[in-house]
Amino acid sequence: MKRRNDIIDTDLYCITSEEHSRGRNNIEVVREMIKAGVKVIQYRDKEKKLLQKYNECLKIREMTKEAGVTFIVNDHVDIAILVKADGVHIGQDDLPIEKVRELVGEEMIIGISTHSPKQAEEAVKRGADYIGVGPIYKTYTKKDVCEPVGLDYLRYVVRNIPIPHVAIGGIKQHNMHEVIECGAKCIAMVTEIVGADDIGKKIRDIKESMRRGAL
Ligand code: TZP
Ligand code: MG
Repeated sequence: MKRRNDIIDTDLYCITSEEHSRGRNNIEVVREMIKAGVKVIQYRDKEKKLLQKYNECLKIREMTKEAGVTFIVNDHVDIAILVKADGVHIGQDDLPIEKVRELVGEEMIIGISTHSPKQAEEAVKRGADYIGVGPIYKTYTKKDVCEPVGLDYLRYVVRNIPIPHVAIGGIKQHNMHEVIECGAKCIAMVTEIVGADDIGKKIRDIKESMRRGAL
């Protein structure tokens, strides 16, 4: 099994959420993210029809490819394969990682959401390339989400899990310092970014804070 520690090698992982984007569509939001220097973008949409999601992913693949940005598709292994995304992100109740690997091959990144040390260790054993760690705080963005896992689980991951991680869930500009102090290397924010007045400025401010260690 190939281990690639250079994936998700960035400070800020951005995720689409049109319902929180205040009238802007996913394509406009992704354009802002790319312009502001985001290096990893995940397409996540729980509302649209499959065809619409596929068409948006095709467009976003084109935009991210041109910009050299890593593109990850949430939930849909089929769409990820068809649009030649760089990766797919799955949850605990989705197909087993080994089966997703059979479908996507060795090159594609597989990320999986985890909520406990046991799930993180299992993800490593089964060949995930990175794990999501969360929700760190209470979030209203994701329906059917579990209770916050808190910062202790994040600290555990930082110390013990050898593959890259992304901290997620309720993380905002005002509390990100706590997450960074735990040693998180990469942070995902949904509403804080897509719901910002000025998405570009918000991203630049957050990246600057992360560069300075959120001081
Ligand atoms: N997975 C765990 S929490 C979450 C996802 C997709 C939503 C995070 O959204 P926000 O707005 O950053 O709390
Ligand atoms: Mg999912």
